[in-house]
Amino acid sequence: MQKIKALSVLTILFSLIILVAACGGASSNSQGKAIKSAPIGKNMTVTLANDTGKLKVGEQEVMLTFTDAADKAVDVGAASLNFHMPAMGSMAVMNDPASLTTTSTPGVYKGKVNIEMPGEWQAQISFEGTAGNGKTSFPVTAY
Ligand SMILES: [Cu+2]
Repeated sequence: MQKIKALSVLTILFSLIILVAACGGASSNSQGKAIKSAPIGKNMTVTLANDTGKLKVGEQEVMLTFTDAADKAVDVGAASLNFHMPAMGSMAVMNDPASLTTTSTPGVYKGKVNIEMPGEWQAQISFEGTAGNGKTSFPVTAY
């Protein structure tokens, strides 16, 4: 009888662990909708995402995720994200850097940025850590 009780307690515990793992998986995947992904060297991909999958004008939150070839988040150390727009006619060069902070998931960064105007921006992303460094840039349209 004692054995059966112990077994059921274990079963419940395991079920709980599986539930927690499933929830953890779900929350680490809830990094919003991808705006764009690009290779960033070292066999890694960087993904810019937010709630809507679209960059908008004004203050907003974005997520930056670095993943390896197996789509697993990788801790890259220090990361940076800047939105750059070259000079256009009489309009000067614009740079809207995001302030990035780490999250509980290594390799996933949360950023706040103020996009000043609609149009095509270059998302400039770089990282530097013990595993090395890399950078990329790709166009993103702000609406
Ligand atoms: Cu501009």
